[in-house]
Amino acid sequence: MAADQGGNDALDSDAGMGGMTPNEVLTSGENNTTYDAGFYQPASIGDYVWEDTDGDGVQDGTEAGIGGVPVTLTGTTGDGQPVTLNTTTAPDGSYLFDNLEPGTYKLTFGTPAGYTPVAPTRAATTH
Ligand SMILES: [Ca+2]
Ligand SMILES: [Ca+2]
Ligand SMILES: [Ca+2]
Repeated sequence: MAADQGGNDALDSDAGMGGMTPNEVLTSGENNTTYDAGFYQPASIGDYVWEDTDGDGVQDGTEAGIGGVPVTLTGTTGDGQPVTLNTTTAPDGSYLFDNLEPGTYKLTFGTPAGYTPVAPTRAATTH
């Protein structure tokens, strides 16, 4: 969570890492209503790479996952921080990027040797 975003102290979050704000000096009679704290719930995106044996673009019950496929997540958090994460699919074809900040992300799947991709890469947005 980033502090002091957006240029309006009445609306921004002021709590940084550890939930702490910097010191603020209050004078006699002062009423400071600019100290706020924004929170989000972690987001995740996944989840599966498989062999589409009939090439219809749909996971059918008889079609098995493909392990060891590289998957890259790139994008930006809601406060504009760039993100690049890499993983590979588990032996059952599953993968997961979790504990993500809200933002806009794209997934890029490596193509296993000897295969051709069925579905294009999509952009995904979490809010
Ligand atoms: Ca502020
Ligand atoms: Ca504020
Ligand atoms: Ca299929």
